[in-house]
Amino acid sequence: IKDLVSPYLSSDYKHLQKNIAYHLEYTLPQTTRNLNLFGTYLATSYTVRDRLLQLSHDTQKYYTEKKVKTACYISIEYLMGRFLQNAVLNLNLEEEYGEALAGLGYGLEDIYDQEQDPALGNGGLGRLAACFLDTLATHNYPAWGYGLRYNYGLFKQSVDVEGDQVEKTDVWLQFPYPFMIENHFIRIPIGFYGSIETYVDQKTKGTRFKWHPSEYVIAQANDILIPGYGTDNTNTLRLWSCRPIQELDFKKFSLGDFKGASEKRLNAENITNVLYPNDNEMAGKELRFKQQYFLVAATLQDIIRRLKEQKRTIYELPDFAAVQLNDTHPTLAIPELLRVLLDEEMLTWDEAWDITQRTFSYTNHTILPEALERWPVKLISHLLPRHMQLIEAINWKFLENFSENNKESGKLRKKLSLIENSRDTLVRMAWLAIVGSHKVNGVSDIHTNILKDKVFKDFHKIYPKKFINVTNGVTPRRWLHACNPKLSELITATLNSNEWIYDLTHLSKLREHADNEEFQLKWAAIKLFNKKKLQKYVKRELKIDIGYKDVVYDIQIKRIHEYKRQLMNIIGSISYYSDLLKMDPKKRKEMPKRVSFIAGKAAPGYFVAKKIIKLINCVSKVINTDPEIGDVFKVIYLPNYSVTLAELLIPATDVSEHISTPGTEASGTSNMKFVLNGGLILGTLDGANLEIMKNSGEENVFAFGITKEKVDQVKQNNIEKGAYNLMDEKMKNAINLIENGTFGNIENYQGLIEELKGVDRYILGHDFAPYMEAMDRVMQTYQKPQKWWKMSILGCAGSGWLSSDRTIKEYAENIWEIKPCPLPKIE
Ligand code: 26Q
Repeated sequence: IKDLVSPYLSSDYKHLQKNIAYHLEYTLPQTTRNLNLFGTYLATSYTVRDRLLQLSHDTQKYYTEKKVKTACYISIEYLMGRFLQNAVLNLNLEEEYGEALAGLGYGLEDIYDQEQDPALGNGGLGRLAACFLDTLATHNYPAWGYGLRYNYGLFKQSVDVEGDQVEKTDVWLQFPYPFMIENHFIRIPIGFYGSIETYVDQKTKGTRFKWHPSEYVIAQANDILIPGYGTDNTNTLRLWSCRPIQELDFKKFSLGDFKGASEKRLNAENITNVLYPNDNEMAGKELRFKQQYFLVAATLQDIIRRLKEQKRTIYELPDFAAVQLNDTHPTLAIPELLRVLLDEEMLTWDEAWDITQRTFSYTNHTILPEALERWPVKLISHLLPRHMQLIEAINWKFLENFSENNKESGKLRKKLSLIENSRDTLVRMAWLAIVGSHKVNGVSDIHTNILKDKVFKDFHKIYPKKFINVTNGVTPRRWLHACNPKLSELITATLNSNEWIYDLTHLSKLREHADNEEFQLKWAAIKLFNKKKLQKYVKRELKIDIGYKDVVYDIQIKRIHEYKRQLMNIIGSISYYSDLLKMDPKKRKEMPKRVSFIAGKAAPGYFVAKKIIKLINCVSKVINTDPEIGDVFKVIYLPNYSVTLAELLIPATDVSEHISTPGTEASGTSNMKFVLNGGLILGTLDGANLEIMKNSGEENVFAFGITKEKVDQVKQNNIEKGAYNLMDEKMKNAINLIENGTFGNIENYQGLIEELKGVDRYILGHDFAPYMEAMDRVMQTYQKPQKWWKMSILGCAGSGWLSSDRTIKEYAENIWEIKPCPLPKIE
């Protein structure tokens, strides 16, 4: 049968044209006589999809034959970015598609530009999941991604005339999204509410339980195929969407003793309607909890179905699938699997618990207390009564090991308990994830140490081997090869090979060119080219003229959060501006030039973050329109930050800011992307900054500020003496400018300024002077091109280990115990 379809998939450009024409005429429907850009993009995408489908079929068949163990990554977010360019590059068909489209009168870039960003994630955690999928396919690992297909992704952001963030719904499914394939054969019933039946098992005479949900919805599979770079292996990202249950579904799934549920209308609300826009903060909404259960229940049924299809028994589950929980959001998978094993597969508790622990592992991404998930027992009991019963049983069996007898162990039991008795009775999801997994990992060295010594200290004492570090990484395919084609070409030409694209350690060979003037000039010319592209974008979108030659492009792009300290950045700009104003105009003109870019969204309910955005915009307006300042200094806020915008910004950056309070940013991943693209880092001793310093050389990073060990002392001082009294004079001056109305009515910033003067939780005041001093070093160094470009090249040369390929190898070997399974090459 394969011979019937394979000729259709020839990659000759004339053939591609025929395929595109076919889809235009018969899939869309359009005609080849009056082409348009969007139609051609869709048709082109369908031809790519055809190829991926073929490869995916071959891949699944081969994995089944080989009985491989598979990694299943469960994540409530995936921040994929655009698909088409990535797929064309990974399939190595860029030339052919370029030619095919040129023949139809279109440029490949313009076709790529038609695609909108699927924004099914908030930030770092979702983007990391996307990088992992690229690596898993590229390195031929059998793997599945599981997530949710939200109808509405992360909101679109604009800024109004007052400088406030405005949110608009992201209606990404209003046009067809050609890379997502609804799989009509995979529909899974998911229950909620209802009651628990208790009965005696006739065989064993033991008590058994059965959950009878009172309401059901259907989980519908939507598959996105994930191509690897330079390989035929093609994995699947399966996104579940929720649909109401129909009469027919009742019959098909024979939901048995289901009484009158069709009158109840759980279906009235669609569980997968919208992505919660919180980043590093827990939204305790019932619908969010339903999303989490919906995701894991559908996913586990799907995994067990595939296991059984292969005629393997439930006891083999841990050798069939390694299930990774991306943060605690999918933690309900633990009681859900336990329920299936106990109530449906009729295993004993010990068997079921052993299988559960061997199947799951858990990654923590944050230590911020406000982000740690705790759900009310009341809510869980109502929505998932059997699961709550099981969580209590897990807790009880776990705590059995710690006696109640004396005061000390009583205290310990309280700390270890999965259930917290505060004002509300709450389930601590991280505790549940730790107890139910065989491995728990942090995402950078410093972060994992904090988990072991502080956040999960008591658990670490009990299970010292369970806790490991796996430092994050980023895919060099999207974050260098695709987004910075000129640098990619230069590296390939210099190393005489493109092997670095899938083995990034090859970059270390760039070290020998770091001092070479000719090489430095080529390197710098590419940066300039990328800056010009950004300068044009700013002119087109914001109608602001900025320079790009001999101007430092300084950037901070990430979700707006107090701990990330965008506020320190903008207060720094105010201070710099006020220094410039005080200067002799002649001297001012001779100052090195800088543009300071900031981008990032604020969660709609995070009022402090929104005030920071407003302040940035109001400061930007004052500085950018001040004739005294001219092009010496500009502050630009870029609205609607996205993966696609990052692909424009990162290659154009001279220096990027990663300035979180030490001990707060678990890792950060954009810092890695900047270094990879020859950007320098201005950063604190936090997250992955520390490891970048270790690998690229401390002298190649502009580091500043205290170590995390000293933070508590500074905070304590702030509380005792009042932050304002300890604050640096320059910062006081800058705050004074805000207070006297230079950037609009002070009422706009109420709360922001009070916090800074009072407690200053993120110790901006303490770090302000070293921050300004470090920025000064940046500007001074930029005046010495040979030194600057050497730092830039050495940073990149040391970034081999920043690849998500290295990260995934560690997961595969130390946690999942899976091996690559490359499809045989057909010549
Ligand atoms: C939880 C409950 C209810 C609603 C929302 C949430 C929620 C959603 C998203 C909680 C946290 C997040 C996102 C966390 C996140 O992105 N963390 C980042 O993960 C990156 C990848 O490991 C790290 O590099 C960043 O340091 C970390 O902040």
